[in-house]
Amino acid sequence: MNDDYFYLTTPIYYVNDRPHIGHAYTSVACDVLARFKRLSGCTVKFLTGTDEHGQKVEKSAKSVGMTPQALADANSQHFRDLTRLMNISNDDFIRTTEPRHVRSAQALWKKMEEGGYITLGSYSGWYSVRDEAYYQESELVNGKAPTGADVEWVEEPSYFFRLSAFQKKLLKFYAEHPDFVGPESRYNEVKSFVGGGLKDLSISRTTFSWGIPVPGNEKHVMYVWLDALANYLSALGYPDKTADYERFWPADLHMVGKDILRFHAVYWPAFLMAAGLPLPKRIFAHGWWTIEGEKMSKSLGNAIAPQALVDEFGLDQTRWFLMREVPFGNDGNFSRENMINRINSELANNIGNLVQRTLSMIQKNCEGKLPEYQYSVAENDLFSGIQPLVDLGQSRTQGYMHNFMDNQQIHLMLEEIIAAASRANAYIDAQAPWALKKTDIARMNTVLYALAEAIRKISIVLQCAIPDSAAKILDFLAVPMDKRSFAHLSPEFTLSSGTLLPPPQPVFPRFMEKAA
Ligand code: ME8
Repeated sequence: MNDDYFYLTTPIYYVNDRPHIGHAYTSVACDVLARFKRLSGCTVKFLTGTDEHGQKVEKSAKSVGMTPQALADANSQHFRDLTRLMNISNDDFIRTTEPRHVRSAQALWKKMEEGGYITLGSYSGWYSVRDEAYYQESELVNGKAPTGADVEWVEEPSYFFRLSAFQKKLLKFYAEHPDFVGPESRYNEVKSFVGGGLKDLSISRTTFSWGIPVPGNEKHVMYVWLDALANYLSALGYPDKTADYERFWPADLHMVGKDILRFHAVYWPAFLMAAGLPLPKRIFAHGWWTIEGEKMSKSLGNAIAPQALVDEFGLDQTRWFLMREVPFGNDGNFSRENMINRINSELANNIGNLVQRTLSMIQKNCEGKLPEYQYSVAENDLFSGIQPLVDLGQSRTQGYMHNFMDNQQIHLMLEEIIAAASRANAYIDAQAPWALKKTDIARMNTVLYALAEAIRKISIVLQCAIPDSAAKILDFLAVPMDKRSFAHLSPEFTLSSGTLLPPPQPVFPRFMEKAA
């Protein structure tokens, strides 16, 4: 295993619609993981992009009187804008209409064909355009897909992928790789689906043309899911053996929503096995957001635009809420009230208050300079209380916090940060530096220094979740830009007494509802 490189991906989003908080959620979660890995010292490739072919996009384009390409261009740009809006640190943005992708998807098809796994036949059965998925008669519920989407009867010549040939191989692979899919309950669903038997899969369509032509038979376009999944390889330059391919394949993590786990945990590994390519190391399926208890949908018109949240609450506040509100992997519900509570209790009252109290006391009582210090038991207790954060400086891959992130338990990692800030707040209350000011200046100095150092540690880790705000705090502590990674959590990089600090400003104002 090479710990130096880390490749992670979001799903590529359909361009039939505009981004909403569901898309923002996946991208922010990946961004937190990517930043965490970079801060750990890994070389990261973080890929996102747009899925632009298929009947769904063709149909949407028709309904608004645009060509599929024009619709794809416009909406792909909205997803690119989303990465900037949410401060997503992706290294690449792939579009499936790009020549680099078309070439790669066709090369993958040819490899699967050379393996003897593709045959020409004809398909007749149910298809859901909304889900871009085939369904068995037995799966339908009241004439609809199990997802509630409409289905239509399709009969056409089609190439088939011999998925049935992979049932045993997949089950063996799952048994040998207990961490391939997370969370575990979802992995069990995948295993029981495959255990129930696999039918060959139709992988081309002839009744519309918005897709990648099948190599050697241009009457067919590739099934959009085969086309889309190939993006993870095309961004590395596949089939060329590029430096990126050598470093980053197989992917360390494909992050997906639970709606598309089957495509990633069953079809994708089977396609790769057929092409003789290594399989990704892990797939994680996160949960589903509802809005004030309701499903987000076009017809209800209740989808929340990420821009609206950022405008009203702030970027880092939005990122924080999305990552903190639900244990990662579970379903979540967006409620305005919960958002305000979380911003105020965790960012404003806890972290913000800690920073503001400490820095303004240093400004007022220490001529704006980091004071001298002499630690006693109370300081040793404070730092041993935030040990999980400090330990991140010890190893690039091993330890408590790394384990959380390698299992995508983002919420547990963030909980440690909050716990550290709470401990520091308890310490400030117990030590009462405002009282020491009158009785014991040396102790006051030590307490303020220890708090500044605790805040430095907290902010270094916080950078993965709320990078702008964490950077602001590190600026207030005059921490140089090149001293902000996890390696700098080690004792030799502690703050230097005597350093002049800039005047602080509040980082997390309390959110107040405007009076009606
Ligand atoms: O499925 N809650 O694209 P898509 C949480 N193009 N996450 C949500 C969500 C919600 N309510 N709604 C959407 C596709 N998402 C394919 C993927 S990958 C090779 C091809 C997120 O635009 C979640 O990550 O429908 C989900 O899996 C993804 O958006 C679906 O995006």
